[in-house]
Amino acid sequence: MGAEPYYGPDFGLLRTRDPEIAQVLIDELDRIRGGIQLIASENLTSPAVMAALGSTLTNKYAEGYPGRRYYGGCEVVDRAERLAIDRARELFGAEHANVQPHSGASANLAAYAALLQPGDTMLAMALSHGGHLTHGSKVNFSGRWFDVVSYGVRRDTELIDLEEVRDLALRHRPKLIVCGATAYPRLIDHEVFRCIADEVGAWLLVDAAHPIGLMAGGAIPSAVPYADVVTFTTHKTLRGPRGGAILCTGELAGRIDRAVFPFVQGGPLMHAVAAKAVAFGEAMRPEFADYARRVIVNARALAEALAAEGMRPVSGGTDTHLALIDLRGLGVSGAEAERRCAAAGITLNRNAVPYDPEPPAVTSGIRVGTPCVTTQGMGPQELAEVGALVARAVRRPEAVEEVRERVSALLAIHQPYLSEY
Ligand code: DSN
Repeated sequence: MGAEPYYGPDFGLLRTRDPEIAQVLIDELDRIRGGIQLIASENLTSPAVMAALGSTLTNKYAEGYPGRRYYGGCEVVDRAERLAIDRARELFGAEHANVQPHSGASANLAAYAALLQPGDTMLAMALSHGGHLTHGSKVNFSGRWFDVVSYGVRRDTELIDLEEVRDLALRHRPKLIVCGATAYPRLIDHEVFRCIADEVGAWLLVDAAHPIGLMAGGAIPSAVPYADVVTFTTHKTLRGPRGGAILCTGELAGRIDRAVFPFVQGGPLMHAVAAKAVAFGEAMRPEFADYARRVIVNARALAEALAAEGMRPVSGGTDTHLALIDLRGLGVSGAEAERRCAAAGITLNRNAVPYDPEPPAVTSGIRVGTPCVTTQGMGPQELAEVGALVARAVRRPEAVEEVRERVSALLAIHQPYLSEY
């Protein structure tokens, strides 16, 4: 008998060869199926993406770029990378795409390497106001290697203070301005950032890791027409494999490519590159536009339900896939709220709120997001119920069993990984 044309994961074999790791895989699926996942940066990727991830493409060394590799035998994986690049360019209307970054942090490191020298000044949003570690945090390479000036949100509106951004830009003349956030629920005005960057002669980098799927689906305005460089991750709202990618202007294509390889990374993960191509293909379908729209409708329903229960959404609500909830009025820390929700079968993360008096390990807030629950088919009615359950879990820890039962009832209808997404 000839060999089958495809060789892929055999869970039975893993179970025989390595029962301990097989059990980890089973337990993780069980965990996902047994709770409501509200972590704003996570999603449930499709079986098609997972098939590409679990393929023999993991074996191939392919340092370089399609047609220009430092290893033989790359003609097949070249096709995967070309498809990923072409689809990313088409999906986002970008002049150039690099699909090799292993993560969002690597994508940012490469983008900085392409645009800056150590010691150069960059202007970015403070982590404590919703930015990201790689936007200049002192504990990250970005804070150590660059002269970082940070902007934040206003105390009254909790919206990005664009006047402060302009003032700081004029005063410090950064070589790079970064916008994009991990815990900012509102739309960012990329056009204003572009004007400020032009006024001071800075590059504009948009870190769109969080909202990229919403941009891909046309549910919010794209950053691509305004930015010199857009970095993103493929596993959040985009619903693809864990990884990063970079879009840029044709002018910067060579600098970005050389920064990713050979400056920051070695061999690309070709199974992940193929899986990114699958995800970009999925995001081009009309049903993805509907998904992106529903993610936002659901986030609004969740934020409104939480607000109705006295759990204050920072900035009053959301325009995106996430809401940041200020718990200061409730006398419960973010860490304690995270624990209470976990006990009730709801997974979310503690998060600093702007001007948070608590340290990052404690915080005064929680962040909730709807990419996962939307993927598993929940709608605004269910999200209103989820909001009520989060509020009950946080405020009434003694009601944990009752909340758990209601969580199970919701999951019985919307079970993840039972059907194709
Ligand atoms: N860890 C991601 C998040 O949760 O937002 C950012 O890298």
